[in-house]
Amino acid sequence: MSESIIGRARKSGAVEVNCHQLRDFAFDKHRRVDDAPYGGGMGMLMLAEPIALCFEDICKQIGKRPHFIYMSPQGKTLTQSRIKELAQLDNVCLLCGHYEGVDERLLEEFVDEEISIGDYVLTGGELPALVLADSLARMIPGVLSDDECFEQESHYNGLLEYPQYTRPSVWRGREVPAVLMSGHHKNVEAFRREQSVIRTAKKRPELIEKAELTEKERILVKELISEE
Ligand code: 4H3
Repeated sequence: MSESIIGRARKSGAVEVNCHQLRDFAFDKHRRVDDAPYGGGMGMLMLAEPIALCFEDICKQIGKRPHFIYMSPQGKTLTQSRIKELAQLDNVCLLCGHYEGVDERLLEEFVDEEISIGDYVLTGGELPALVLADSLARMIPGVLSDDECFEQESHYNGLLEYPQYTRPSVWRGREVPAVLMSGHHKNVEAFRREQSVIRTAKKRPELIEKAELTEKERILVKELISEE
């Protein structure tokens, strides 16, 4: 979170990121934040109270209660549209589970929402939290410069991004599509839109059903599907 685009955004004050050490809120002499599960079984669970004390401390520091998200494989899968909604909030607090998880009562008492970054299990919630924080930060005004602007990116309009080319115009015998060299703005735009539709239909057919398409584009998609 200190490098590149997010690092720059933090230095400029566009976003603020703070990490909180749960061990600072442990209360025994070993500063334990985990214990064995009631009912037996493998592994350790995170104690409810250090997390509660940490969250309450955060609330006190910022003067309000942030939206509290637990990064968990049991959560709803993160999407660009959920990111857009979350980016409207002033504060979010991300809980990173470790070991076998967290005492259920903490989740009931404090957590607003569980979010997953995909159907697989990691050793901790830190990487999912970084994924969420990164995708959230780039939606905040002032984080991306004009030429990093996100309006055309994959998933922003429910479609995948069109193919892109830079110099040289011929690389190992492969030419850049002629329309992109034509300087004809309207044609370039039409080419890119069509490419977006075509590659979404081919690469991610499950996305194309939900996308907003014109009548012509629907017909194009139908043709692509019947070709296969
Ligand atoms: C989130 C968290 C995957 C995701 C996670 C995901 C470890 C949560 C432990 C940690 C629990 C296992 N794995 N898909 N792992 O977003 O504390 O459930």
